[in-house]
Amino acid sequence: MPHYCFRILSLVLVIALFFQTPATAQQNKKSAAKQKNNPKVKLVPLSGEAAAPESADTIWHRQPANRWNEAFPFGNGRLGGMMFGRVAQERIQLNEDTLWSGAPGDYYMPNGPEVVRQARELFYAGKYQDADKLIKEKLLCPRPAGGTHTYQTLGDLNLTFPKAEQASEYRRDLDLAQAIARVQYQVDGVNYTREIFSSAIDQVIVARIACDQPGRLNFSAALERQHHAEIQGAGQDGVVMSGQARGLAKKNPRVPSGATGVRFAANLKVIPTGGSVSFADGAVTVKDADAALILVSAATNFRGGDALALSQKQLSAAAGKSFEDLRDAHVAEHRRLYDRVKLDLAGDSANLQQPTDKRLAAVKSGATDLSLIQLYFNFGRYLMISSSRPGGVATNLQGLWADGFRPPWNSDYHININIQMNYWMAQPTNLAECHEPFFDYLESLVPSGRKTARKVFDCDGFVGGHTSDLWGNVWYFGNPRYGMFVTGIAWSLRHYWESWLFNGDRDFLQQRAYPIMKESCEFFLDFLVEDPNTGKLVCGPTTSPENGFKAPNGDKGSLSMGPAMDQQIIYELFTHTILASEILGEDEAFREKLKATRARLAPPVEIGDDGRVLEWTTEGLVEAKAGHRHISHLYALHPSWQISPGTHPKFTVAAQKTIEHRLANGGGHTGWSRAWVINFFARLLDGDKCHENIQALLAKSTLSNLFDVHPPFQIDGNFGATAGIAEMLLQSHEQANEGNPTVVLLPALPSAWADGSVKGLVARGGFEIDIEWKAGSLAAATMRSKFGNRCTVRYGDKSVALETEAGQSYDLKGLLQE
Ligand code: FUC
Repeated sequence: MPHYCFRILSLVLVIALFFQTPATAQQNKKSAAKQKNNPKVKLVPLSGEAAAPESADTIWHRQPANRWNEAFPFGNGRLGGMMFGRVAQERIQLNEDTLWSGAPGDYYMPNGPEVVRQARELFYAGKYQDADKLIKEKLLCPRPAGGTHTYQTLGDLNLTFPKAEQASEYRRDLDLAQAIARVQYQVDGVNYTREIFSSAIDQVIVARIACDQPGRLNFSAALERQHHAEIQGAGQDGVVMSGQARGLAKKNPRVPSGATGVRFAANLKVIPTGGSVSFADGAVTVKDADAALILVSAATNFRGGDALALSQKQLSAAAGKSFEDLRDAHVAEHRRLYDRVKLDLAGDSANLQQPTDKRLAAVKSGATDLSLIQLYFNFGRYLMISSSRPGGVATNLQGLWADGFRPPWNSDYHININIQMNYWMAQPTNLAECHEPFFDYLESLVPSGRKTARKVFDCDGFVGGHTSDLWGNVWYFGNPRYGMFVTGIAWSLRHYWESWLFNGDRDFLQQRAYPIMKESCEFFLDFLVEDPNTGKLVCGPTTSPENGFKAPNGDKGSLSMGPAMDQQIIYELFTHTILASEILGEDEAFREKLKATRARLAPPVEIGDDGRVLEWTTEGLVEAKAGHRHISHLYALHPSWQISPGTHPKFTVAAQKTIEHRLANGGGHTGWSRAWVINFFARLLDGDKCHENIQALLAKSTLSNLFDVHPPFQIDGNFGATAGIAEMLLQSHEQANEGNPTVVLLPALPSAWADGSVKGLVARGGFEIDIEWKAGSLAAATMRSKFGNRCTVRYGDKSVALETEAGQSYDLKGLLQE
């Protein structure tokens, strides 16, 4: 076994000890097994030190990627790749966002509503263990065979260059501002360069390989896919690959039909400058050229149409353009979004001379590198622009980038924190367009969610469990601790309301937000039941994701009635829906019903004897894992607005104790958990704690390409921490529902971030804000009002109320001094 397999296996074992669940253990075994299929390639020895790139906004290394986790991601929201940057055997692993196995399908256990009724009786008799067992055996379907519905690789673009004894001056870069990945090196006195990007304008991957001496470029290019693909030549300069996705899992007789998935196709074309091009043995070979342009297109039939015809059409359109035209259009489109925000943390510029992996290693040994934090933030926005664009599907657990045929958790859509966290940053960091695929995704869940509401719970409206797939299936399956979750979709729907607060788009509120929020409310109006002990309305059976507890009688359980998170989510959903109905002047009777029901909800936040927020509001349930990665009962603090220092001082203290307790017991051990902690501390206005947790995120949960660790990688931590950094510099949730947001400047500025500036963050109400600070104090602040809304601006203990005009700019520093 190659040594890197041992490294991966031991990493898996160490992490598994921290957060072992049957699901994670199974997934880890899978990912380790999958890595075996990627034999290590012998790398060309390197010598000499390449200079640092000119742009500070670059992730760069002086050696190629050995493993997938070290490669550089690029993408156009739909079509993406991971570039390894190897000298002789370049591997570019490819993804298309709809390349999934599986199909739409219904999958329910019979008698769900009766099982729910019986389980409720068991809870009120204190029989938690029996209730868990009942739900597991009679309500949750057996786990669908992993891989039956899974996101998969499109395959690899392999470029083979002549063997070399040695290469020198090697460097590979990921230029975040231009969205281009590059490689440069020298062999036998010739300088070689590679550039690659995926264009949202032309819908193809574009690469250019060049050298600085005429006729010295020799290589072959091939498309490969280990399973379920046919590959043929297309003339002398092209390759076409086509097939149909299939799950690789063992057959599970209880899983419905649909093991096959989308049909897919990809085209490769190589256009050399000088030299010759020919096709043989599955590869296009370029001989003695000066340079070459490589185009890769790909499509599936998921969006309708024939995959091969679609892919070929994209390829032909791009093949008529020059590399410069393709690149310029791509860079301009990327910069249109990327340049809206600029963060400057005034880090030590000497650090920029060091490759990113070395800088990360220094942070692991205790250094502070503010420009690395800046780079991490920029990378978060880069990843969002590259993986989530209008017309594409929502970002999955790995965004757009996943290797192999059974990636961890099928690289699916987890709805119990992960996908929501992916999109926390979209509005505040000025990427509203990138938020759109999330709404398309949520709407795709409605048909299956309606059937689920009726069949499993005999309720109106729609509902879904903890995870779903490309096909919009929202089956209830697996183990109660993660599988029996009922408020994941309701949680996601806060993004509709937030989008309205940021964008003020009434049509969006009326046509998209309100109907789907209303339909989710309809489910809970039916589903909530009266707690016989208190007379209050509670939600259940449900889990407080994915923690368990010990009951006073010694029972170990995970399900209960009315855990804090569910009560908080439902309280919030009802509030947003009531407000939307008022603004739209619609559905008065329904609104009154919601108000009356909300008034009867069991309290969303309760404080226990030890001063912490209770995770389960039923008395006497003690958390099984005091350091659990999910910190669900603090939903009220973040992402919600229900706990805020200004308005709820008592709850704020309890929230603080809750986080500290979790951290003291090992919480924050996954990247996404740490990212959530950063957001919590930002909401608690504790900048130093935010910084401490960013340092921990970099030191413990960040790979050398700056991907967030979750064996092997999960993108939520990248996106969540990016949101957290924005939240440290600007907040606007207080009073936003009332139409008069409090815009707080530098609410959680760490003392380590003495000087800096940020441009283009967005506040609720539609305000674009630039802030500059010096020696830890506000130095300048400007606000552009997009819609002419009112707000209150606050910095420290000073505040000023503003009535704004659309299109006008305001000097906030000046106004705060008046
Ligand atoms: C949730 C988390 C796990 C993981 C998985 C994809 O279940 O508890 O840590 O992120 O989603």
